[in-house]
Amino acid sequence: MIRLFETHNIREQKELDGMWKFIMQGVDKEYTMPVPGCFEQHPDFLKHRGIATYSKTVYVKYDTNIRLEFKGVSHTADVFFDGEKVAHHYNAFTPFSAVIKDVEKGTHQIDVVVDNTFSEKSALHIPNDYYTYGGITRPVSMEYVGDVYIKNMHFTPSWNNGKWRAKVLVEIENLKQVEITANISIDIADTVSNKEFSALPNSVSNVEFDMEFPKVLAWDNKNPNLYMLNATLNVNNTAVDDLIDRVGFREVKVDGTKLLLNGKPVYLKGFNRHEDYATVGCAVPLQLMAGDLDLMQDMGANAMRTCHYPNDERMLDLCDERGILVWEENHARGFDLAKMQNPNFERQCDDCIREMIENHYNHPSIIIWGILNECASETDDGRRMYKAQYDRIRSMDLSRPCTSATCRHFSDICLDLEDIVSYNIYTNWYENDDIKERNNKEIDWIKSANGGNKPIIISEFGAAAIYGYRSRAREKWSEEFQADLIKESLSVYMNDTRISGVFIWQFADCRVTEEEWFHTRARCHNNKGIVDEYRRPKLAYDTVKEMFKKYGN
Ligand code: ADA
Repeated sequence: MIRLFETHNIREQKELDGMWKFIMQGVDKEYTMPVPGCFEQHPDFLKHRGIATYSKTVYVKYDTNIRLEFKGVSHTADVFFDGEKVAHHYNAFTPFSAVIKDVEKGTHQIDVVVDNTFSEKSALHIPNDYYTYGGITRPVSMEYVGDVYIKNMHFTPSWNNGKWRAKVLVEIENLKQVEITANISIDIADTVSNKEFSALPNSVSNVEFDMEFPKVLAWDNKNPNLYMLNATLNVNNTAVDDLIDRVGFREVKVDGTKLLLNGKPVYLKGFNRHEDYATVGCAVPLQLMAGDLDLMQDMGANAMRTCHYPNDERMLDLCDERGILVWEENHARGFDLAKMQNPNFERQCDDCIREMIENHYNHPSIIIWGILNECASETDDGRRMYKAQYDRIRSMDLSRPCTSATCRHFSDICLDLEDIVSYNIYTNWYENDDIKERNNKEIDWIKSANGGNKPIIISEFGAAAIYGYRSRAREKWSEEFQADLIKESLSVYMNDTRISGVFIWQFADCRVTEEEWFHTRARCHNNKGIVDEYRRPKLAYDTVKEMFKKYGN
């Protein structure tokens, strides 16, 4: 399943999920591997870093153009069609596609060379406090597209003088050397609009609609009203292509220290969630994604942070349906300046931001774009890169506030660049202090460092507990200690009117790389989950449930 709804009625789409042929460089054996999937789930590759080739033959029903879409390959992909290279992509967490023109009817072969090794070529996937898996880890599809087709569509709602309006921007690509006269028809919430346009040869055309919707119901975390948005492309009065998405009418704004959803202050009670599950790695199937949200909502959460990378779009679809408010961020965790100065870093970050926004723009659940978790925001060159990334986001989307989770306490020089100030704070885990006093010091400093008069979010706090380790001494690493710290922290943070939201670190235990992290991560896991990697609840589960229900709207 690619999305939680059909994205085409006219365009033919075939999902390529299933068993693919698999060979691993240096291993003299042929396997079949599930797609989506991580090759680490196979006993021969439990912690393997290498270069593998996935292969599949497909039958193309007509002489046509085909479009291959990969929702995620970890972490570098080179795609070949009948032996010809048609795509290269870096980063496990953003989609990419390839259009292959003039394909003959018949059987063809797709080969995907997948690389999950660490090297200087990979500035974002490095040994880290989460695991970089290997594989075609998200869904793959093959589509038949005509000489002109709909490449993308962005929906921007706004509330104007007591009514909802929306701009719809449709991107159409002409694959032919000749100009094509065409018509785009938009249908949403019983409102239809049409526009003629001319698709210039070998080019992408943009057609924009500005429409009014006097009767629609707003989307918010309590009433997540969704509408299907259908775009149909007509040539010579024949429907030749279409694209369907699902959208919501909502506005998110910052007003002084308040985060507003549809004009009303909203308090975020959230979790940080890695895409990681004990038996399937990062290739988390829909049923386990839904299960994670069931548990988060059972604990009273209304928000989720996609730490530290763009998420599988089916998770965002689930958040749209459930009214879960999402902070989605680009792929970055804990890069000091030296790592940020890797020659590939800036381009790889920019590609990730662009692909994240291009593909996830229409999700009403995404209310915040984040960048560069705990990177070198205390340095001048770091600031240059932070600014460039905020500029990139704002060049693509002015409808959402931006932020970055910092740990450069009392030294950050980038607070003026963001719309929301967010910080990760582990009082009484990494450093012992009075939680309330330490937080007051943090906020007092923020106000002195150009972070004043902005909403404040505590993007991470928490403690580790080994599942099943119970101790009447309630010492660190016990479930009791974790529950105590969560309770004390939430009673401070959720009672501080200067704070607009909290994200607990973290929802579930996740695997980390053995390289560089084994010594501070028992079991080679980050054990700060409120549930373990099998989603078995720790004592803190009921503490979170009690506290989230007690405080916050
Ligand atoms: C940082 C980081 C998280 C995780 C956390 C921890 O805040 O953003 O990814 O590593 O620390 O568990 O220490």
